[in-house]
Amino acid sequence: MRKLIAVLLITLIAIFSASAASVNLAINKEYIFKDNADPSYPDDGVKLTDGKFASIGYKSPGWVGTTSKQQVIVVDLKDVYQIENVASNFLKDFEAGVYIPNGLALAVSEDGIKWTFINQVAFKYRELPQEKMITFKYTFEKVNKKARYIALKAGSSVWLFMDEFEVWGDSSSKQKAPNGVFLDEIEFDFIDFGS
Ligand SMILES: [Ca+2]
Repeated sequence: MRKLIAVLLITLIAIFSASAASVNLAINKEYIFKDNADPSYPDDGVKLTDGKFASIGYKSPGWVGTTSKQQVIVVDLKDVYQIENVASNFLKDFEAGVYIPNGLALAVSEDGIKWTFINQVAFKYRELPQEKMITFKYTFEKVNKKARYIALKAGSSVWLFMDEFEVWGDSSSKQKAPNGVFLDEIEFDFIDFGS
């Protein structure tokens, strides 16, 4: 009997933990770039949120490549969720002039108009991986904000290649969003990235 209760308890704990588990809320969601992708490394509108990582090397078709010095990407989750972590994945292909961003900044919004700055990070070259060819994933942790729109700013010196934008949170925290804007109505200059 005691064993049975123990098994039941473990099962209950497992069910509870599973229901509160963090999932990638950005999967299959729409997003927009401030500056268009280069035609040679185009965005098909799903590359960043298809849950698939590209192969290492600039020729892999899963990458979106841009030469924007201050790129901004905004994902629309359609509803408001409690956001936990936000991760973005980049390529370094040194010989091809594709470098890890020199800095990242994160802001979130419930309506796409009023923005809350979350955090920013500047990377010193020496702190970054020194391999010539590598992928680099950065995660903003403990965002702990309710949001529908997630905006990431990435500073770049030459080429910026990105293949995934992940927004992690509990899907059961979903709430109907206030009237929001369409992604192509986003005023990028009004997003508060801290500096
Ligand atoms: Ca992808």
